[in-house]
Amino acid sequence: MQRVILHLDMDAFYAAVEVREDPSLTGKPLIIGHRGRRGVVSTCSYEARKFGVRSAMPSVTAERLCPDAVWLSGRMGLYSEVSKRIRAIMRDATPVVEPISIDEAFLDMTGQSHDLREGAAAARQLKQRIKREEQLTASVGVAPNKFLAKLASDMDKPDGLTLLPLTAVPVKLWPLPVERLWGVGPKTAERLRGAGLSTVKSLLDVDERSLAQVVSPSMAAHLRALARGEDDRPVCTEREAKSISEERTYGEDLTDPDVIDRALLARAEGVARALRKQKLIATTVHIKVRTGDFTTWTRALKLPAPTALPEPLLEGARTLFRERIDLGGKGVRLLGLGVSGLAPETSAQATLFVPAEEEAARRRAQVTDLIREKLGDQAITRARLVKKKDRPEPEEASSLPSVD
Ligand code: TTP
Ligand code: MG
Repeated sequence: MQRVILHLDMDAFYAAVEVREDPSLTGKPLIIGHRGRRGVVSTCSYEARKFGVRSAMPSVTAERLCPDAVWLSGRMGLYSEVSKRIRAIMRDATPVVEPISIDEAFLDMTGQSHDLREGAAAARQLKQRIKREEQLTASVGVAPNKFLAKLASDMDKPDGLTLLPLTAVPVKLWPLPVERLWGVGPKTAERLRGAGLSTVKSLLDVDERSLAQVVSPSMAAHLRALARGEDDRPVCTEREAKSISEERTYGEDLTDPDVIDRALLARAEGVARALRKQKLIATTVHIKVRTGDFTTWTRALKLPAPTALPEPLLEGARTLFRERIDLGGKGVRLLGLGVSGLAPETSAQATLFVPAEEEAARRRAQVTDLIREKLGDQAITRARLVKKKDRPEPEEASSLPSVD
């Protein structure tokens, strides 16, 4: 089935927002950035681009190219508010929106639009709504995949709407320089040029084996697929979590090793539960320790195998705490445990041999999760975590679970 993918990119975003806020700037060369020797240009209006001013250019160069430009230093808070509202407009068109930056996103319209023509109609409506509600223009590319959609959105800026079907690939894509292919940076481009390969078309004129001698075999296959206009990357709605962690600050510094160990166990339980909830496994465990005098350590180690279970996390955390941290006799004010190197749990189940013992632990953990979900967090807890008079739970001043 052919997909219908949109790539939307706002035109001269920061500058356009400033012009909207102050219409007297309309039609003037406007540069957003800090002037002076160390400043760089964030962006500029299309009027300033006529003078050669570009994003990331040193401000002194921009001043020389366009001495009459109006300069503004930029208001991030305002731009991100506008960005949020534009995202909401996109999400009204389809729930499958992948934001790429503050002013750019991919949308998968396959569920709403039967073909690229219908996709273009949806794109026109999106542009109109953004114009009406935000008085801003966007450029949109409509294509069967992300690579072509992104290429298309750039073809008729500003205020563009460009359809790029596979049939247009020979005319629109093949004459372009190799740098326009996703994954070709300056180094790869230089190597390709050195081998006489400078246009996209040239990559299809040589056979894949010769290309593989210039770049790696996998890169060769990747580049030739893109050159044919093929790209099957999905539009991902949510950026996957890179790490999950939990930390607690204690009202009174912890000194009792047993209390500290129980705190680690509680954090390992919490983080493992968060992993299972998101159907993820982790390959690395971290701890964060702050002593009463505000010295802070963070230490990490790679786990023997990816996991979503508390036991291996606790083992790793204990090792780190024992071997990699020297409290120097001070008490623990803050204790955190986190994981990173996250992957979907299915990737491990499919590829790794799971020992029976671990499988049983995983089942147990799943049952616990289920009961907690139904009856609340206190329904099941490990014997060691049950509050007892002679083993008081340390008082927690603040807790900070975090996913980022
Ligand atoms: P872009 O979409 O790259 O640029 P733009 O929207 O200003 O212009 P275009 O019409 O070509 O899309 O980036 C979006 C915003 O991100 C831009 O308005 C300012 C900011 N930005 C920087 O601050 N520094 C940079 O180097 C770039 C490229 C962008
Ligand atoms: Mg833009």
